Amino acid sequence: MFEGKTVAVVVPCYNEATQVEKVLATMPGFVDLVLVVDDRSTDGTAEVVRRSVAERGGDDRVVLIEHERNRGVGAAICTGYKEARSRRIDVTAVMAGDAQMDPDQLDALVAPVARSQADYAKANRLFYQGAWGSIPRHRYLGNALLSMLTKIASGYWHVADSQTGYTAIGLDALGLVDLDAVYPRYGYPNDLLVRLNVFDLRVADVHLRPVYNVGEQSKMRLWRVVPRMTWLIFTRFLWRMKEKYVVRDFHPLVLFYGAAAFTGVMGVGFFIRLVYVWIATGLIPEINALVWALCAISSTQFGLFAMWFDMEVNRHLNGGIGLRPGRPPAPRPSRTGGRTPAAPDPHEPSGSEGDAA
Ligand SMILES: Nc1nc2c(ncn2[C@@H]2O[C@H](COP(=O)(O)OP(=O)(O)O)[C@@H](O)[C@H]2O)c(=O)[nH]1
Ligand SMILES: [Mg+2]
Repeated sequence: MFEGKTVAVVVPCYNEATQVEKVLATMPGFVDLVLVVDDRSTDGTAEVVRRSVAERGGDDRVVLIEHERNRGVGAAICTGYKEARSRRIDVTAVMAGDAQMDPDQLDALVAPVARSQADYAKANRLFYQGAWGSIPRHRYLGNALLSMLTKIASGYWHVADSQTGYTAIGLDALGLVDLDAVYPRYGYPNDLLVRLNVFDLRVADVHLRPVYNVGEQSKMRLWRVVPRMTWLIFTRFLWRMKEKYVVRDFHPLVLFYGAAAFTGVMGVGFFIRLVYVWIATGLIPEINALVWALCAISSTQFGLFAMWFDMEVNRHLNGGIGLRPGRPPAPRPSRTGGRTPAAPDPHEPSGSEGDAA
């Protein structure tokens, strides 16, 4: 229990026979239930889990769920979520089976949800001091790109590191999201954020230390995953616009996004024509150039205004940035630009990573 709230941890595993034992052995004492979901591993992960539990005298916190076929990490997490929901667990966290999630930092994620400051808390490794040096460069850049796109798609503009799997969610949120519809593979955190936003749920972005080189081997093939996720994020963005600003409520920002897309496509058309005429005749068609410039400027303006509106609509869903246990939500800068000094945090090295952004 954490401050009187029950806590479960879902551990999705696919071929983690060498790693999963470490995850189970270092599980914090306040965790009431560990839901290991084996996704049809071929390296005996499930046997390792059973043996590890037996060796520790039958840890009755651990429940092993086995998928009959490989369904993907997102689907495995949703299997765990459903089990936690049916047992009415207050806070359900996710820790990967490859030991990349530091158990000593779990309380930082559970706290905002247990204290009802947020409905969902997720780690943000990108802003942690020294992250640029400790996260493999290509992973950092790929993550930063997807995080930027996910801000636009999800409406959680204060959230970065959209690709982290280290999260905690509250029971109410689990009751709202359609767990059967969540994207089943690596894009699930992006999809989940979009779904949470449609229900106006608050998200905390907790700055945590990244963990690499603990014997894990990523199964992610970036060149395959990034294009697929970019497409997923785009389609989820369209779904959120429809669901949040047309079906459930109306906001003119959808018209702004629509106008940005329309003038953007027109601009591309006029630009292609301009280049074609220029090459064919050696002359730049002046009216064509003018219309192209008008389309480009309009598209940019419409797009930026739409984002600004979206930011304002979702501002109240910020469940905290850089929260640590024992520390109240970071103060917001006042309208005059002044800041209330935050209490010093014994968990954090001195630096700016714990500040409100
Ligand atoms: N259940 C399940 N888990 C998976 C699958 N693929 C990866 N995982 C788990 O998801 C977690 C993160 O995967 P990983 O490949 O390490 O991703 P990375 O840490 O972002 O590079 C690990 O615990 C994996 O065991 C899958 O197909 N099914
Ligand atoms: Mg990993």
